[in-house]
Amino acid sequence: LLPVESISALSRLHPKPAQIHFQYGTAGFRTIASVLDSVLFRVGVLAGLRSKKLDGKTIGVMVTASHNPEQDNGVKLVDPRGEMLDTSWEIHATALSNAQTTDDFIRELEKLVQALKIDLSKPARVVYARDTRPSGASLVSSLEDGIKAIGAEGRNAGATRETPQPLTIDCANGVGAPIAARLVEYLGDTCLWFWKTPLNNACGADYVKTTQKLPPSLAGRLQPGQRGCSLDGDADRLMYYYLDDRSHFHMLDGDKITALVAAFIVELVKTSGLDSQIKVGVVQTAYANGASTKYLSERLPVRCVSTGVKHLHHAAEHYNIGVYFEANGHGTVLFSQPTQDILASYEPTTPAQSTALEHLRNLNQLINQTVGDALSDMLLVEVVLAHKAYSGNEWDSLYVDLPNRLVKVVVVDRTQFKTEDAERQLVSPVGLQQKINELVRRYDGGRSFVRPSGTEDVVRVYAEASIKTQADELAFRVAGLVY
Ligand code: 16G
Ligand code: ZN
Repeated sequence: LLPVESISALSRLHPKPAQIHFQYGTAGFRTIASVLDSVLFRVGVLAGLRSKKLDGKTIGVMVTASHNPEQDNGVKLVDPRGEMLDTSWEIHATALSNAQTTDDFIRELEKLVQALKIDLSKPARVVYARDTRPSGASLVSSLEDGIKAIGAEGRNAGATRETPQPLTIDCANGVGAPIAARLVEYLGDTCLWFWKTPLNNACGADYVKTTQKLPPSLAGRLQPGQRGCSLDGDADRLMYYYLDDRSHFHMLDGDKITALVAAFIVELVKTSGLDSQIKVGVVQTAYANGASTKYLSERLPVRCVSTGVKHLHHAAEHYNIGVYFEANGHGTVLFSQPTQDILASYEPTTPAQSTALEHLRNLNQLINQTVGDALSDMLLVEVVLAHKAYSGNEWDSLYVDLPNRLVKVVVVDRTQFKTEDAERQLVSPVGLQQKINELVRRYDGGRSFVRPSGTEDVVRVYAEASIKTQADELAFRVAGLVY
């Protein structure tokens, strides 16, 4: 019943080196990587047998030599609940790994199957991963041969880091374009660029945010699964987006950038052991999607201020590290001077702390803390995506936007409209806010506010609700009150 033919055929591709004795110890097999090929193959077979023995429960295989030097590698088996391989099986692992020829190996396997009464008709599942050692990839492929030879189902849980898809940059043919072109020279075809579009015409961050569409000039250029970004003409706003597998467009706005970046920085501060000394906070405006505010509030302090970069920037200065992006893509991250001093002088005590500290120091260098540099923001996003190995879709899934609607209303005199509480409450015209509140109460997940535009002769109405039709309806009914 043992698939002798497939095991023999594949085993011959992974001969055991002569005169080497392997030993499965506390750390599994661990030695110089160049002699481990046959061991990995055989561990694949053994993992399959162990899974069959446990009625098809999943066995883990980790290819790593932990803190050993780079030229070493190793492999250990993990039992179904995440515990170390049952010690009684360590002897079997050692015996199999030391069988000199393929025939010896088959004989050992048959002995094992018989002695342990393994029912070979059972299914077998193996999940595996590796660390970043250069030898890892080829050892994993030996392991995969072993998994295949015994007929187990294998799942790669991180053995290779997929190279990120290239990023397409749309600079709206503005001032960012020549700079992006120079960036591409450094980064090669990991990012593409173009600036063929007429300035600010059907392209750029504002087009993307207001139409929630892919700039037409990118259609056909951006492939399913790929992400792109648009800067505005003066390169101080950034919008991301991606096409899903069915080529549907998804926008990743300033709120999504805030969530991505703030969660990453919080994690680094914690890992570095600096969380009691460095407090990270977020600043948003009332336009921030309610789902982003909820996601962020569960992780760090969030403040809401009036629209406009000057308000956000000043509020962000009150944190040790302040993260802010308006939904429309303006923003940056600020590291206070005392925080920069702490980062410079802090002495980490573990390798993990040291790595996290190094990342924080590098972020402090990468981020242009003078607001208005969308290319620096773009590099920041790319760095976080690469570290987290996130695709556009995974980033987008951090939280799901609440449906929302923005409408503008032309009024006789917009100076009549005065707000407080970071523009979330109207104090004039008197009585209007109460009417808005009464309407909002009737909508599930409803939220709405009204403020005079600072840039156009209109009043803006924003509404959110848990379903899209309701968000639209609420916005238009509030607009009806304003008009
Ligand atoms: C300006 C602001 C922007 C804000 C927008 C609101 C800067 C650099 N720009 O463009 O932050 O979102 O006004 O416009 O501060 P609105 O008042 O017409 O809604
Ligand atoms: Zn701008």
